Amino acid sequence: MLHTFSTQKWGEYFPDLTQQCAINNLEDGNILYFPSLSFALSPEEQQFLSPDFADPHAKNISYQANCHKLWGFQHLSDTQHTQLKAMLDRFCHSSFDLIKNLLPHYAHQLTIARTSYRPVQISGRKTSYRKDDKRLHVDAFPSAPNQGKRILRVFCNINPNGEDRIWRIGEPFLNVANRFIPQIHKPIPGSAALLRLLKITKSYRTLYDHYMLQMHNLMKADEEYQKAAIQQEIRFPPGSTWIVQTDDVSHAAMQGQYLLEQTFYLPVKAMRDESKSPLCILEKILNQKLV
Ligand SMILES: O=C(O)CCC(=O)C(=O)O
Ligand SMILES: [Fe+2]
Repeated sequence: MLHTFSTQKWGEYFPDLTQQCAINNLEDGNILYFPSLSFALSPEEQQFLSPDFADPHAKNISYQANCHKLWGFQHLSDTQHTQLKAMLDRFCHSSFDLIKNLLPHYAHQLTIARTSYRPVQISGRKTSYRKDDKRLHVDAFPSAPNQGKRILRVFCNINPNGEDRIWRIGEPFLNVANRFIPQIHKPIPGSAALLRLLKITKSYRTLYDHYMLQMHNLMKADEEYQKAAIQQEIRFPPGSTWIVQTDDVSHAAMQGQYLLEQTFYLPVKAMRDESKSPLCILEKILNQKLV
């Protein structure tokens, strides 16, 4: 489940064998775990270790590196806005350096998506069941269809008070898919075009996105499944980093505060073994093309 690395620097070099081991483990649905890879904050940045800067209506503070845009915040002066942006930009580049060095096979084909900062304690947080990441799920974004691309994420616990990020990891993707796919109806004809026209989705919601999103929702809605599914608790201490493809690793985030996260999208064709992608697995189960 966890494949551990002794890495201590974001720009560290990895020998060939380590790179191969990393890509195989990742594509097999394991988590690449770096217990000694921390992300240091400058004295000025430490002021952001407070939940007060997060807009209560947004789940996270978000940043998009290619357009330098920050959103989901509140109560930031102009200087603080610049400082927080710089902190998230640095995390984005550090994460990308790590991926480039560890998974060079992917590097040229990745899209850098959102960076997020999560300063709010997750345990006890009330949301609708669909937004509740304390329930086991695979990731699928309602407004951002990824059209089959893999969701590759780098997480780093920056909690200053010794508090672990506590996750649950569920069963393999194939088991999840075999259980939930038979319960999912085909989309209503024309619905994807309408969602796009009304700008509810940022791109076309393909059949793949439809099945992934329904699976995400059904998993979260199924109280019995949440309790009975095979699962394991994992604790990520402060100063640790982990890489996971959250579209195929069933996960739930139970407890913790102060996390940095970087999302990348990866085309399925960039994988070493495409047959391990959720896209290929779903296409095989449903016996049809989904993108
Ligand atoms: O905040 C976390 O620890 C993870 C939440 C989650 O489910 C996700 O980011 O996909
Ligand atoms: Fe998630």
